[in-house]
Amino acid sequence: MWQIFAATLGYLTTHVYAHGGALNYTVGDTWYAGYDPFGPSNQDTAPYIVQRKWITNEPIFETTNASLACNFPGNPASASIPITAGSNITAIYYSWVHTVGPMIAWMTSCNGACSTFDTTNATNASWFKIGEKGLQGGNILEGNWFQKTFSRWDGTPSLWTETIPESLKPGEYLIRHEIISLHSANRPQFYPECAHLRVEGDGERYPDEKHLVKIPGVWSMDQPEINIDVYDPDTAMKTEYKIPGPPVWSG
Ligand SMILES: *[C@@H]1O[C@H](CO)[C@@H](O)[C@H](O)[C@H]1NC(C)=O
Ligand SMILES: *[C@@H]1O[C@H](CO)[C@@H](O)[C@H](O)[C@H]1NC(C)=O
Ligand SMILES: *[C@@H]1O[C@H](CO)[C@@H](O)[C@H](O)[C@H]1NC(C)=O
Ligand SMILES: *[C@@H]1O[C@H](CO)[C@@H](O)[C@H](O)[C@H]1NC(C)=O
Ligand SMILES: *[C@@H]1O[C@H](CO)[C@@H](O)[C@H](O)[C@H]1NC(C)=O
Ligand SMILES: [Cu+2]
Repeated sequence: MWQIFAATLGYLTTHVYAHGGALNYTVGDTWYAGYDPFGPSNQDTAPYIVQRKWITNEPIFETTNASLACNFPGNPASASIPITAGSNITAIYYSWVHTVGPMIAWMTSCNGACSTFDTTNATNASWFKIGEKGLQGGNILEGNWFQKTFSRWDGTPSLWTETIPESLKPGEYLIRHEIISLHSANRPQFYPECAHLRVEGDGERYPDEKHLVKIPGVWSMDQPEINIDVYDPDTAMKTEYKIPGPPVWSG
């Protein structure tokens, strides 16, 4: 136990500055460019970028931070990813190093063009889950979280695939990929990035109230799954972790 604990701490101190996020997206064989937080400012008007602007790969720590919606500063992109409801979208991460905590994909309607859906609109929006990935075996401290197993420790891209619900009605939507990292005791880290989608198809549905939440709003330090000490011996050895928030809407 102590050996494991020491090894984990050593790992954390080495990688403490290495954060990350969703960098690009693929649908089938087509690749779409995200916003590079360390890239040039001419990306702001680049007609091909599908991801909302983010300029720091630091996590967000506050469950009430308005940037929790679409990261900081979260300005709209010019382009959207065309995608047929029922298809898969893959978010591509690079050198993801954290291992503990859930990953959740969300959507919300832009009620029109996402390119004019501003940061205020995003924090006022009601979001629904389209997929989530948590602890897939083992215990909370060391088990096979998807966050751990999707990491490619050799430096090749890490892939996270979710399906757009087949019955979702067409229109422009934000898709928000959120990684929650829980390796700091009682100090959750949130890593959200948003992209624009143009959903096509003959779906006619939209989720009801029981699936919809505000972001910020959905997370709070009163939630034991969010305000968690994964090194606490009782918590560390648990083999179940219930991903908080509303149920996933599968259409
Ligand atoms: C919200 O998060 C952003 C990005 O990490 C940070 O720059 C900002 O200071 C935070 N705002 C508040 C009110 O804590
Ligand atoms: C979509 O992804 C799921 C896993 O998330 C996979 O089972 C399914 O085969 C994928 N579909 C396509 C068309 O690639
Ligand atoms: C993401 O796209 C950029 C170009 O915008 C490319 O340089 C980079 O290698 C890509 N990264 C990944 C992880 O796909
Ligand atoms: C906030 O969202 C509600 C519900 O969708 C909508 O009626 C209202 O117009 C929105 N307000 C702003 C300022 O976007
Ligand atoms: C976006 O927010 C503005 C106010 O900031 C509001 O007037 C507008 O109706 C909102 N748009 C949508 C699509 O919610
Ligand atoms: Cu980090």
